[in-house]
Amino acid sequence: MPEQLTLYLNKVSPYSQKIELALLEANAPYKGYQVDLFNKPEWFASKVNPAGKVPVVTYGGPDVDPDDPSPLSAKIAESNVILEFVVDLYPDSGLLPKDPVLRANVRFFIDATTKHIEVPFYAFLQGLESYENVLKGIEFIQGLLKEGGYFAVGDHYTIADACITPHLARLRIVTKTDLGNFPVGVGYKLDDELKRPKFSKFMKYVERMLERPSFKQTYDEESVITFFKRIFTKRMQAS
Ligand SMILES: N[C@@H](CCC(=O)N[C@@H](CS)C(=O)NCC(=O)O)C(=O)O
Repeated sequence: MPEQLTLYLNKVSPYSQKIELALLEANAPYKGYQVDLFNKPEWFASKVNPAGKVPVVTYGGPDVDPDDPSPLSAKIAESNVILEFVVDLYPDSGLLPKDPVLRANVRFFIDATTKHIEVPFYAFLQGLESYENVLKGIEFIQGLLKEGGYFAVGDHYTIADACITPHLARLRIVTKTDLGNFPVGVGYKLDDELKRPKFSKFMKYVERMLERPSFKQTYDEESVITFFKRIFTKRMQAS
């Protein structure tokens, strides 16, 4: 029997979805517990994650109810650390290749996702970064994708794909709905840019990842849109 694994998550959180994707792709049994980010349970910070953020997993210890976490389980936070943890638990899942060069490529892709997608894209959503810098980040990521390749790295779904896919889904929302604290219309402008032939390799990769059953099983678009509408309340007028 494997040790118990509980994932504390929120459906709108891209970082949480990374872990759900990796667990599903590894066929790993786990319990999921939704944390209300606007009204966190009082035990969450004291017993699970002092940073108060999702995702976090508890591993091992007694098989308790998620809302009564045991002090005897290990608590592991930070999505990219948890992705590696899932790989360590399921080394034969293919989530990290055996070949050392491909393993390095996967880790480089994850690092690039943080620097070139997560940082500029979420700053852009808050009106703190230009859409040009989002496109620069996408260009960097596109440069890592192999011509004719299916996955981010090698010929198998890896934690590199799990890491970037939730952000690709949120990027699609922004380009289709124009939701965000950037000037009105800039989300659609990003959409126009991404339709140019220059970005076709990246966009085909996006399409493949968003078609995957593990993605569809873990994604609730309506909830993400509702969340975006709730947090992006003030809009600047296009200059
Ligand atoms: N660097 C962290 C980011 C996690 C994060 O920012 N989680 C957000 C949800 S997307 C959260 O829990 N926010 C609640 C809060 O900060 O109070 C990771 O990769 O896990």
